[in-house]
Amino acid sequence: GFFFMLLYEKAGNIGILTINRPEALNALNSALLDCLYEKVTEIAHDTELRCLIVTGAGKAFVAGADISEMKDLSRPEAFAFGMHGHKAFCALETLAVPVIAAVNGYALGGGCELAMARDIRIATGRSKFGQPETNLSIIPGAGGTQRLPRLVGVGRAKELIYTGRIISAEEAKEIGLVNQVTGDTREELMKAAKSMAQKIM
Ligand code: DAK
Repeated sequence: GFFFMLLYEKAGNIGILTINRPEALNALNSALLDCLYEKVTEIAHDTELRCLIVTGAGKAFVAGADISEMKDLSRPEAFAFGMHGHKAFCALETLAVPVIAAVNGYALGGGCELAMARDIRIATGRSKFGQPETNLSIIPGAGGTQRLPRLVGVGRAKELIYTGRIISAEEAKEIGLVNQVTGDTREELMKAAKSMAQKIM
């Protein structure tokens, strides 16, 4: 498979899963989504694991679904692509251990949806969130229309989805999309995520 697109390490009972496609800002293509599904399914059998942290390699968390793969899809192909996303995200959402998204930069479109399928979101001060799909004449296709209103309320979710407005980590925290905002470095982010994982355990 394409396991190089995911990195996995363990720090004691904490698992750290890194989306590793930094040259495309970790954009989610179907191979990466399948890989994520397989890895999460494998992790689910690890009885030592108590908490999982999901983050992105490089400067972005995930800049969305892979636009280059999506742009030429027929309707049935688009449906199939959407299912790759749902399968992977639902596997993460139903994992028995708490999952923390450590958002290290852009979390847009499918990236914001990925973060919302986690239990808790921690972000660096420089991170940006948004559902910019309408700019591409599509709607959030991997759970955003359902998970965003649960976190921020229907009115705010509709505003963000209709306008495609990108928001700062601070604003994301104000509206309940993010639990905690850290300093700007990956070190500060991972320290905060691990410290929360430790408290949970
Ligand atoms: N897909 C593919 N490649 C991407 C990408 C993406 N989403 N985002 C970035 N990249 C690539 C860029 O093309 C560039 O590649 P090279 O040109 O170097 O080859 C590289 O990553 C670095 O990006 P930039 O040069 O653009 O970096 P900047 O820092 O200048 O800009 C940015 C960062 C995040 C503002 C910009 O990259 C950007 O606007 N990215 C696209 C954001 C976006 O629109 N994301 C998609 C949202 S739509 C559905 C299923 C799923 C979905 C919807 C429906 N169904 C089946 C119904 C989900 C949809 C979405 O996620």
